[in-house]
Amino acid sequence: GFSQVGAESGWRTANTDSIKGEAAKRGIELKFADAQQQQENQIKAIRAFIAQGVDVIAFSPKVETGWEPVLKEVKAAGIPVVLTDRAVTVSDPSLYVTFIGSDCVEEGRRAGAWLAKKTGGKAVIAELVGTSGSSPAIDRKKGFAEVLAKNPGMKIVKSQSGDFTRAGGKQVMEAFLKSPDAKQLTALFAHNDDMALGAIQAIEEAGLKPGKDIVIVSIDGVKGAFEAMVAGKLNCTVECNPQIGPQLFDLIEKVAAGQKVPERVAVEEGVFDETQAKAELPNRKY
Ligand code: GYE
Repeated sequence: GFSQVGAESGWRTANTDSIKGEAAKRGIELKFADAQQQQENQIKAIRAFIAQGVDVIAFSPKVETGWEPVLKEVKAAGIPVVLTDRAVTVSDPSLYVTFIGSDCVEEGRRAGAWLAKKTGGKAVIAELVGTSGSSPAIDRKKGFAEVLAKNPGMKIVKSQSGDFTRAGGKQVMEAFLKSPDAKQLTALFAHNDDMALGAIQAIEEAGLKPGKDIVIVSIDGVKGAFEAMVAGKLNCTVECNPQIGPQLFDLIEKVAAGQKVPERVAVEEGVFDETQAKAELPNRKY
């Protein structure tokens, strides 16, 4: 049984394709439930998986907290849990076997380091935060803030959640640009590409040049981000690899066979800026 967060971004769609594709390839019967960005739906799906007696439950938790009760039910049913992509906070670490996903603190650091280099350590920044309470939003903010702490010339003056969606990014950026002090903004840090792509539209509609008047760095590395870089509208994307199906099912098969697995499995990723975008675009798989 796999409970997916939703279909909020290009990253998520690629992640779902990778998981479904890998299950089919291995001949594994996958019960896939899309929670449409609602934690309650994920909890319901997990309870349904228990009732159906699945061998392993995997899920990408929308937010970090609120999982303890349902995870206790899963444990009582003797079903192992594999977390993927997003992390949870629980007081009892035996409530899941392993977690496979990106190091989102490191992604935030990489975005900050790139921006510090690009701007010579001087930037007045607007931040588009991911889904409130989700581990990638918490971690990316944290990693980025570490870089700001070392660069007194860089500061965040606006910060709000755009819920990891294009529409959310556009709407929040529009509001930022309408505020009386909008003129001071020189940079945008978006926690994912979809929000950056929405913000690019808002910036253009406000009569400004995205990528020039406002330097933009985001995270994920989806094709649309590379196209925006080639068009000169986005400056950098930090890769977050959604294609974790093969690594996820390697783990699931081991867990189902009762083998020992590491508690944390990381995903390898890079950073790509406007100077590499054209050459890299044909290689992008998501
Ligand atoms: O960056 C974003 C998606 O959890 C790492 O969720 C994932 C994030 C990804 O909506 O685009």
